Amino acid sequence: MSSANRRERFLSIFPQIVEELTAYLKKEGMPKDAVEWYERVLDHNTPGGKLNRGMSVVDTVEILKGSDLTEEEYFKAALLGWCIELLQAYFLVADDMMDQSITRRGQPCWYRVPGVGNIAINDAFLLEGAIYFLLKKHFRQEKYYVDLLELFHDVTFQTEIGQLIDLITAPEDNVDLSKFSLEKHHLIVVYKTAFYSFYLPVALAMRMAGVTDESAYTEALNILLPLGEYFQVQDDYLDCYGDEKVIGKIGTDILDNKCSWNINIALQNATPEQRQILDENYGRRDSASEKKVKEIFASSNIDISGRFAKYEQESYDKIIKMIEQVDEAKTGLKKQVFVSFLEKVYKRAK
Ligand code: DMA
Ligand code: MG
Ligand code: MG
Ligand code: MG
Repeated sequence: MSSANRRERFLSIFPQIVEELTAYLKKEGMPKDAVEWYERVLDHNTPGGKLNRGMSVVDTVEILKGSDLTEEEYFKAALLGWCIELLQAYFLVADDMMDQSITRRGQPCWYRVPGVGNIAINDAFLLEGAIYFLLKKHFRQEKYYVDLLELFHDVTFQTEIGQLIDLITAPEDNVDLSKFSLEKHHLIVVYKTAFYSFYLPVALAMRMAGVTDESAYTEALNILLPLGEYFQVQDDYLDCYGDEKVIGKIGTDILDNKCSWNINIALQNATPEQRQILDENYGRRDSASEKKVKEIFASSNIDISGRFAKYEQESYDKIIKMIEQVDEAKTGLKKQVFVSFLEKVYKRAK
């Protein structure tokens, strides 16, 4: 099936999910405006992205099974995929408020939609609530139900810890670039992104495919965390260098004083003069300062774009090597699971 068709098939499940969730509110006697609000929250925040995380659950179940899924298997795998997309929606609604972002997926961030504002905080919780409603409805009778719950709870906590360190490393009122380091960056990106974006889809699919050997999960984690780190470095790079029309969001990392990959690489290579310009202009919330930082990023001795291209190639080679070492017979895993995920993100522009 072509990738466009795979996407269409995955998307075709979403209306049923909205229907089940809104039916619950109706059954509980909620007023019409509340039902309509929830529907708008779900539609605005859930399906508009790349859907890589969600569709990876389906792809992984298929690869592990080794043959086409039945209609019922497809539905269950896609439902787990949509639960990750709901988790992502929950994180993003909150993340955009905390990062004071403007746009997401080519539309205004949810909190910036007229009439929404701080109600978006509760809307984020409602998106998270949907996950456990759907899991209970569709998976309660499965042996692996508790494993699914545990996975969602564990990665949610890990992501929130990652967001904590992302946020407190970027205080708005006290720019201190000496607090940044690539070690800190590594910790931030693994926690805020890699667990939920890379480990979760594969681990959910493994549970559904009946993998019970715990060492297989450790093996998967050992590859998926580096893959997730690479993905978040791309996100950091694209925050500054991506085309807004393609990535659908306006970058805020320089304004927000974020401990991103770009600034850490710049700090490693800056002359004392360049360092002073960075100290005076990073995290300043004005576009003239942001421009000066971008000029330093582009200067020939720093060359963030060139260093990123090199990093991208090295990461790809490193991850491919790790995948080649997977012992399929011993773990019950398939190399193709990881190759398929890597191919989805390698050299991405969005
Ligand atoms: C996002 O990090 C992490 C989570 C858990 C949403 P980010 O703020 O760099 O993401 P984005 O660039 O999409 O706002
Ligand atoms: Mg953000
Ligand atoms: Mg953020
Ligand atoms: Mg970002």
